[in-house]
Amino acid sequence: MVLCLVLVLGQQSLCLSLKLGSLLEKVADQKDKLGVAATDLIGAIGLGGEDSIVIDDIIDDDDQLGNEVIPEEEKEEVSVEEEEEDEVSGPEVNEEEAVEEFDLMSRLENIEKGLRTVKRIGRKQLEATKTLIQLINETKTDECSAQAVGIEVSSASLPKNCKEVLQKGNAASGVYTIGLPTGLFSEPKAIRVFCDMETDGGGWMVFQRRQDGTQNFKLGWVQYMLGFGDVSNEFWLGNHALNLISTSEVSELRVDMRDGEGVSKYAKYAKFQVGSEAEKFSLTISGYTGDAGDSLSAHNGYKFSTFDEDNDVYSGNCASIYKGAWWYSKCHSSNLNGAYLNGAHKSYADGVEWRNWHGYHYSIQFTEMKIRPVA
Ligand SMILES: [Ca+2]
Repeated sequence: MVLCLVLVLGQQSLCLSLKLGSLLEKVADQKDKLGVAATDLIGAIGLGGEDSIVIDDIIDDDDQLGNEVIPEEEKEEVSVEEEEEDEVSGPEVNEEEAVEEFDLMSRLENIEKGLRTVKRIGRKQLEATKTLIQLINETKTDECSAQAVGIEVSSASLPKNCKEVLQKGNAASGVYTIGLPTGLFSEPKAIRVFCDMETDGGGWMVFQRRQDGTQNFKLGWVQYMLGFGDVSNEFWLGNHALNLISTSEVSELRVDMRDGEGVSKYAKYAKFQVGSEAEKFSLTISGYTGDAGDSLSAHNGYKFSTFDEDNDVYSGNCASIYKGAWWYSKCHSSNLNGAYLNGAHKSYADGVEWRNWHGYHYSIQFTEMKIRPVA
């Protein structure tokens, strides 16, 4: 799992580097071409009549590449030259002066052409700047950079669930970033989730996993509300997230389990929804299919309870007695957040239990609970 996470991050980082590299190449290319155009233009203004062709060349180049900023000094130089020419054109004109005047007039025309080119170049410069800004923004909001760790992005462009991640062509199970629907948070929030892309058509977002007992599940209301653990190992995603996701789209639930003998069973429910915190994250569930037996429908309509918040309908505290956190009624027919007792145990019903498969004295070694939009 850790290796998988590292690979995902590596790919994102590489993707971002490639994008930035491409952008920098375009900027450098633009800069080189601008430099050439500027040199040509300055040369044309300084050299006189025959160089008007060069200006045309610049215009052509300009159409292809872009633009140039003419330094202010150049423009000033032009106007000084004009003034000097006026002074030279006096009333006493000899043949030599006439030739010189013709030459100056010719240069003046060229300067006018040059100034027109400067205007055109200015417009091109503006367009090129806009293009660069657009490129930078595209790089910033690109999907791959959105997945890079540590970069704050709007979740608006992120997939809403693992099914969308799968539909975008990500066929490998692993950790992905999705955008949580708004509701709890004032702005959409990006979260990292584990997507199961292999089981039963894939596109499942895993929200609970037990597999080795390394994570303590005997935790309180706030921890279960916000979530805890490592999505690549053992964890509970959090009741707030479950509420937001399961109420934004009609979702189905799948519970995958494997015991110590390597036997796998599953239970699937056509409808699964978790209420809001005000509703004590109550469970709505129906439509069982599978081969593990139905040990969850009996919990339909009941509130979530933890050892420090007793919302069950039993006189005692089910969460404390059975060492878990669940939608207890007068306690339970399943207890997947119970103590990790790793197989057969003498104590009653306080392990990771699924009554219709292994009864109340067997703690199941591997469990995963996962949801997927029905539509
Ligand atoms: Ca009680």
